[in-house]
Amino acid sequence: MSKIKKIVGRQVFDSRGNPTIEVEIYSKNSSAKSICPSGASTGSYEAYEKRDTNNKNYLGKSVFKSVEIVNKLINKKLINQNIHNQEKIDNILIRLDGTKQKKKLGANTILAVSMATKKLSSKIKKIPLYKNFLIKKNFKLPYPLMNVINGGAHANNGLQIQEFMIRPDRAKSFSEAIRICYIVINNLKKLIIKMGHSTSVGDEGGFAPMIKDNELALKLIKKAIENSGFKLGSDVSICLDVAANELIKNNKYAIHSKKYISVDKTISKYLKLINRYKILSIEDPFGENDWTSWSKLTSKINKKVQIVGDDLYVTNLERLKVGFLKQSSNAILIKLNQIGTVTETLEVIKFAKIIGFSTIISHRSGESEDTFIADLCVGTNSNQIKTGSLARSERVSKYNQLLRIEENLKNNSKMNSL
Ligand code: 2PG
Ligand code: MG
Repeated sequence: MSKIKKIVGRQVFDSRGNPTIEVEIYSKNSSAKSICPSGASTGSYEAYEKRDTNNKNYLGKSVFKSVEIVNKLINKKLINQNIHNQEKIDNILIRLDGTKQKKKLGANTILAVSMATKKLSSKIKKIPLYKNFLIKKNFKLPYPLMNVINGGAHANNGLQIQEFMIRPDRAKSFSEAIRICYIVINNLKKLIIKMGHSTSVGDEGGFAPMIKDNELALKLIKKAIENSGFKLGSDVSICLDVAANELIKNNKYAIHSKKYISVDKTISKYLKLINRYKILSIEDPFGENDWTSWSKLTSKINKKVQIVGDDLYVTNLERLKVGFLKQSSNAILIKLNQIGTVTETLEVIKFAKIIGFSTIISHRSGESEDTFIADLCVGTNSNQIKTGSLARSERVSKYNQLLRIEENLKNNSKMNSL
């Protein structure tokens, strides 16, 4: 048994330059730290992100109150706890908060403690972090869902759809997966330059050209895949995160243009796009309360196409159970800070596996140098990771960590199956 000796919180900054919390935990001879990420297009059922809304020094975004909670309350409560007993530690934090959405302490405050605990535990056990989650052998590498064009709340270019991604479906290794994405991204860059647009990037590292038409973005990506010598829909597929919560008004959706249209029309447009561009994954095609439209779309698509719940499930077991009963989707996006502890995140992943849903581990649009999710992905046998483009260090750091894990597994490293 190794005991917690001290817990320290501090304010640091995320990739958008906003304050966020880092927690460092000490045992007798060691320490580990973790930083909490932050979303921009958040679901309303997500756990609560605590900020000092009344402190105008950082425009209401500082986290000094959370730092104080860690340094005083949490430090006192967790001192001398067994660092390897993640469940007990998380449950103490959950009870200490006592609210459904972790409004008292803040899910950001709690999560930074929870992740740092897991990291310190593996450090003391002298095992890599990915070996300290659910599975203990037969580790597999995930397919990256790599963001290539940013729109929606992650860019200001007028594209309705938030994320246009590529997935190298036939890659035989993780390094090969990254190479394929690298080639496509560079060909896409050439096409964007040829059109006279800027190749500057959005929050998640994908290009953010000033184009306003979803289909134009899809055409560009299709062309980039073909110019790279890959076959669309088999070598490389296109995947979307619509983030439709941001595009809903009176039960109508403005996904395909600025015009709000009915659910049925939106579904037939989706089906056309799926066909035309061989799209194999769509995340958040409808709003977080619109269970019926989700089920309708899921029942209409070919089983090869992944329908992914992000804002719909918010990594919450109760909501995932509803989605399972209603057959609203066939995959779930996993974000630690939507629920607030490592233990609850693992519970959701375990249940998703039981019901046959794919689990996709995801970054947030506000990220940091922390690579926890790369290890979480491998350690939970999740077959995909969504962590931005091959640009911006806070995104690339996760891919680099997966390359290290691949190397660490040596000849035993295999890709997961889709
Ligand atoms: C999403 C995420 C991550 P945000 O919607 O899936 O890409 O964005 O962190 O802004 O919620
Ligand atoms: Mg999303």
